[in-house]
Amino acid sequence: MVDRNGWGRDRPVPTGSPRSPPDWFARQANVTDEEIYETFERDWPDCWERAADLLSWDEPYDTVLNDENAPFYEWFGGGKLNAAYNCVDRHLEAGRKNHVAIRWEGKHGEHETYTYRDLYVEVNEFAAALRGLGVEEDDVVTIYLPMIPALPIAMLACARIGAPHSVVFAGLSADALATRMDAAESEYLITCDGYYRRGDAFNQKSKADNARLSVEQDVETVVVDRLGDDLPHVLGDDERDYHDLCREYAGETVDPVSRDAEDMLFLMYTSGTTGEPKGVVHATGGYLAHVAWTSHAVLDITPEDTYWCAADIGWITGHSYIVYGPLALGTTAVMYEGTPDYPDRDRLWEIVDRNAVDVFYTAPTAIRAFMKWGSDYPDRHDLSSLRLLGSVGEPISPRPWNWYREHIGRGDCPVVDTWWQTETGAVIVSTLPGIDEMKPGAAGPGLPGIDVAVVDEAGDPVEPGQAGYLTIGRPWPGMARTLYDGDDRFRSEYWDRFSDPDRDEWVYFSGDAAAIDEDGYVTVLGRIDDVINVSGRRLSTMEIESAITDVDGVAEAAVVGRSSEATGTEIYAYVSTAGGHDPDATIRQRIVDSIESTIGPIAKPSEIVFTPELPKTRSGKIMRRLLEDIANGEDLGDTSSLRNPEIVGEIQAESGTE
Ligand code: 6R9
Repeated sequence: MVDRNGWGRDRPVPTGSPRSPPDWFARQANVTDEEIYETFERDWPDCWERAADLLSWDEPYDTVLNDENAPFYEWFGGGKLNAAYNCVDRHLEAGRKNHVAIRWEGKHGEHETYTYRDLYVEVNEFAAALRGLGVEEDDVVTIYLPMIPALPIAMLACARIGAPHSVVFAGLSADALATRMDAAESEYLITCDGYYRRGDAFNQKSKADNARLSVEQDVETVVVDRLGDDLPHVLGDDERDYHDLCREYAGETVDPVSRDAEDMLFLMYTSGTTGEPKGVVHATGGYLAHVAWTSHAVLDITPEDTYWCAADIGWITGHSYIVYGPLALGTTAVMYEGTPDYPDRDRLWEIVDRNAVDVFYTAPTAIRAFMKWGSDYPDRHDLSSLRLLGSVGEPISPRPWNWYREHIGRGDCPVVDTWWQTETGAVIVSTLPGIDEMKPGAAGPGLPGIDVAVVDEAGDPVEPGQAGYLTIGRPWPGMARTLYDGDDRFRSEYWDRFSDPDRDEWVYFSGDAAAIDEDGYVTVLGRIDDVINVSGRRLSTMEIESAITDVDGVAEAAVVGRSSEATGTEIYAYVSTAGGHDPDATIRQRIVDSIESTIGPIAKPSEIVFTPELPKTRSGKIMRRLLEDIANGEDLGDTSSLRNPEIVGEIQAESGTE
């Protein structure tokens, strides 16, 4: 393999000793039928009706899958439904109006509880308000909110009136927001005055204001007052206060708009291989069916559970597994505004304890932090309510996997390691917790009906244990339908590499490297493209590089990932200054400022190494792969083919990795 991360080198795939699901779990699991893999194989694609059956349809679909226009697949064609109806109204009709839908835990220890009826009232009022503002079916509404209840309410209000939402993670910068609003030509924005970061009031509205100044279109804006007197703000003529609006529309209801299964439910921007973020388009029927099904089959959620996914709704994990999946099943979802270590490092376990959480889903980066902080924090609390633990966002190696199971899951809860992506919409690779053996360090096999393969450059399956490219060989309901930026980019990003259109063979390429064992268990090794995964968040190296080269005095920049115990990968930036000048005292700070303002603080490098020149090939290409090896302290091999081999020693000395 020729990827930059060197996964082609022979290295053993690190898996720990397998563990069977405990009997007590298997007896009560949602999916206990061991034949399910064969059944799904035999009945494919009709097997996916099982997922669609978890939803309420206004009109039944005619066909499960239409593959005539591959790779633009259609699922459940002819069917009509509304996602907000599925996540809210139908639970009222089922007599569960006073069942808790969302338990919100605020940063400062505040709690709010929303029953399904409360959610119904608020979603309707805000849907009516959006209509009042002029939002029509298919208008893209941008939502730029932190983890406050208005966020899922606004998403569901959009879904109710058939207006696709585009949620932008609240920690992203004004520029990032503007790029996304521009790309989606979005004329509506829902944001807030600010939010608390650790103890401090942080101004979100000024970022939103700056973004609005730089987009061409007029933007109708709704502002949620989160901070009250802690951050007084004044509203402009085209801005409305969220709570005032809801009061104005108090008691109003809006009929859920019956959407075609293939109509867009939402857009989600994610980092791609170029500097331009990709607008991933998700359709209503297939997406909702797939997230509901995997919430049921993988996360084992029942309506009676209290379930907590400690992700941010601003990313796909929160869309699928805080909002749409769990609410479609009518469960109680915990939503947490804060961080795991504020006010103390036992905050999450205090919340699990007080809410008697049954199922807990988080990211390896958090698990590695818990491990570092030590087991005293979870030990202070009663975690016996937990039945299942989940992991998502990055590879989890056996050590943190075992620690998680041991110290959070009392050595007894099954752990599901779920591999999926913004583009896949829902989980693709995982064990089924009531049936499958778990192998720490391997996510698991493709779910029933999902055809994952690890292939070589030519697209042929690799031998067990060998590294290759992680691909998906058949369509699945939750898959992205296209990119908002265009069908061509959708084909070139995901399909061109391994498909053979002449033979009508379509293979989706994930951008990840992986290995697969004799039992079909996949160990994901990491990204092979220009995307780095820091604490489970996808960042584009090109986007960071361009923020750095925007800085006066910078000549060139190369950004690479360095393995990190804490965050999976950390960002190393190699920078050469213009005219070979010594970097002055301010340049480091100006680089950090530029990255924070164009992308956000999450993209800040942990190390900026100044070098007179970057290592280049004879044709003048920056050797990022070599820089990555330097950052990781790897053996560099022969560097004599470089145009400037003498620079290598200097960079190593600067990086402290000689
Ligand atoms: C859901 C989500 C997708 C990328 C993906 C991969 C990495 C996600 C993983 C995992 C190993 C897992 N990834 N889950 N790697 N094991 N269980 O995270 O979506 O933000 O689009 O990121 O995350 O590299 O390609 P997204």
